[in-house]
Amino acid sequence: MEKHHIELHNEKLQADHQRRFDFIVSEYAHVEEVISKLIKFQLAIPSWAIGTGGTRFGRFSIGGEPRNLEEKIYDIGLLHQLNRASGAISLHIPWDEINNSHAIKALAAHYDLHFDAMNSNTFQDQQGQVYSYKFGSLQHVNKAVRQQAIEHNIEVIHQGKALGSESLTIWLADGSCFPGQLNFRRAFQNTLESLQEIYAALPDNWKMFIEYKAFEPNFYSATVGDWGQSLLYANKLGAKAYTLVDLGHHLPNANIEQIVSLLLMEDKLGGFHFNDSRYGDDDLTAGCMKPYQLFLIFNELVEGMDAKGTDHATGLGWMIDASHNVKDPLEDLLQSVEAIMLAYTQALMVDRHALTIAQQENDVVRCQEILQHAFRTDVRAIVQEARLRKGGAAQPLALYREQQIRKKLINQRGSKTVAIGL
Ligand code: PSV
Ligand code: MN
Ligand code: MN
Repeated sequence: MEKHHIELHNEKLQADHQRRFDFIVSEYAHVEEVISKLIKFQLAIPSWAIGTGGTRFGRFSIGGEPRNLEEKIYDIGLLHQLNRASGAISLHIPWDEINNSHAIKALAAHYDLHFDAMNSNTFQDQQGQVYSYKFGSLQHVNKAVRQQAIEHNIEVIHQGKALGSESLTIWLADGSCFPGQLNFRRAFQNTLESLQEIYAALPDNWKMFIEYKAFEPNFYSATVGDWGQSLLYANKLGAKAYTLVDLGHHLPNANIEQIVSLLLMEDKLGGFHFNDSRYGDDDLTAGCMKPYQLFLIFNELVEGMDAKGTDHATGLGWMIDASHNVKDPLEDLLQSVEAIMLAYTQALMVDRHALTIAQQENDVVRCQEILQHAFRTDVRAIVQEARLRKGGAAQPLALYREQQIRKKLINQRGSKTVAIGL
């Protein structure tokens, strides 16, 4: 998008924004401090979320989806140009095919993007693969299958190194579908040994994120089924191994904010896959179902990171994991980024000193009032101001529509596109 389109759009909305921003500045003393944190905060967009994923029942193409990694980078660059908060991309191998890492790195840099966590894939069989992952990968009863999966992960590390990534996310579909199918302890030990081999290949400045999920595609047991199992692996592996929390991977009503708080305390929280869900691993827009939960998670993050003196922007891997069935993926990702920035801002607005006193006094009512006061504060003008100062658009979604971006992408790429890897 041309720079002047953003400037024109911003000019049109400036007076209205200024009025709303002046009001919030008159209400809160530390708005500038909040803005300086928002300016630094960046989210990684998953390469697999740029196209219409659909569900296992079907996929309805919106058209204009990226046909290769270069086009995915272009799309994420566009999001970043609009909101200046999507400055990273998370790749999934082999869904993303990197033919020339030097050129890919240069292209990403052109759009001011860097490479966040690399994701390996041992939950699908790929063409030409010798052994099948039908009965697991790193947990498999056959060492040759485990070895194949280990080598794939090491290859992903090599690809990530060439791009300047510094982390590997491992999500395993491993588990069992029926009682009796698996010896739980043997599956755990096999997985641990496999992870140890991958961990040994991890560069010194890299982190390994172990993502857990309670169910699907296995519906009886999951070998990394919850944060307890993930933490066990991470502790046994060493200082470079961390737990990754995907918000949609819990059993119903799990208290995710408490999980986050304790993992942070143990220095074992590595990062996030943000999304929202109503039933299971729905991969819906962040904050579309449970915005209060998203705020409570950020409340724990801000409190926990400040207690340790950890930099909010760089301390954790901030990634989105989403899928799209009925919405334009780019519009949906703009919504997700906005929802995350709002929740983060609201958490920064919590009167932490007052909350600590209320907690010490067991004043339950006051504790709730303090949290809900921050949650119910309209912080949109603060997020907008931070975005404007970074050179982004006042209203990214509105400008995306004004500029008819999807129509332009369809004209360039066609209406019957199948996003690579989905
Ligand atoms: C699994 O459900 C997951 O959340 C993992 O992060 C995968 O790598 C991702 O989805 C992509 O489908
Ligand atoms: Mn995930
Ligand atoms: Mn998932």
